[in-house]
Amino acid sequence: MLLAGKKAAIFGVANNKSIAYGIARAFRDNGAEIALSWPNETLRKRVDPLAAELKAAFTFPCDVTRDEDLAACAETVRAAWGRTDILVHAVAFANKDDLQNRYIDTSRQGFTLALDISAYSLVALCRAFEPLFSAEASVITLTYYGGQKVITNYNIMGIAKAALEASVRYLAHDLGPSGVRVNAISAGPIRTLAASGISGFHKILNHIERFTPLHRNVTIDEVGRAALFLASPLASGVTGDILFVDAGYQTSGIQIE
Ligand code: NAD
Ligand code: 0WE
Repeated sequence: MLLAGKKAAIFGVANNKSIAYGIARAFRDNGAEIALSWPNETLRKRVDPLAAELKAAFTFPCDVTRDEDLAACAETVRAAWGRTDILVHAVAFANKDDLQNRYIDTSRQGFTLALDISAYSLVALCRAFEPLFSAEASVITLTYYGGQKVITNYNIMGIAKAALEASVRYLAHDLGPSGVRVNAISAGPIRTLAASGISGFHKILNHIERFTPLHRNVTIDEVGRAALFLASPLASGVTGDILFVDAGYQTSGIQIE
């Protein structure tokens, strides 16, 4: 059991399709104790039953836009566990209007909202949890290739993911001297709640089936197993990095069918 006795705080489970749920299950199956966050009472009704199914130690409120929630959730975890070995950040949001039409039309408010929830939340969470991180703690966030290359309609989320990926490197630098590692997983497209709000998502999934080396899409279980690696001592020398779990898409150039 790769994570026997480890304590993992997981942010971003919305339902059993969530990438964070795949990660939570992989951790649980490998001996970790887990705790799940929820941002509001509506999602709490979904998260609590999943937490019970996963035998999570507890669930806790955390809307990442609220400083008081960030402080309170670190305190809740401290009171329950006294430490954190693994922190998973699987949180993103942009206004739906900003994920269609042209990037050039993004408003100041839309830009700020997307960057606040999707990028600033990682550095804020790391700061709140810094006193709790154990000597070999691992922080994992989720990113997407649209932060590195233009993907039609990903728009402001691409800018947020670019900031998130740079943030991973700077956080790895700050926390490295304490032994804490910080990495991102760049997952291929997966039909989650976040993805269900995107019109034409099936076209993206079809494109990936045609043009990835593996000729298929990836699953939340595959992302879960990559997170298991990054959270475990197997990855003790890996920090500040982006691990692609994308069926090889990122490695491909021109392909002639
Ligand atoms: P999801 O909808 O299941 O998860 C997104 C989560 O963000 C939800 O649990 C939601 O509650 C949470 N969230 C939104 N606003 C919040 C706030 N203010 N405070 C706290 N939590 C908030 O979708 P997902 O696809 O599993 O997304 C998880 C992560 O994976 C995101 O960072 C996303 O960008 C990334 N990702 C997704 C894909 C994909 O194709 N699905 C691919 C690569 C990366
Ligand atoms: O990061 C994401 C999705 C993030 C997301 C999704 C939504 C939908 C509903 C953020 N905010 C919202 N806001 C909503 O109101 N992905 C990597 C999945 C995704 O989203 C895309 C993609 C892919 C892939 C949007 C356009 C193009 C491709």
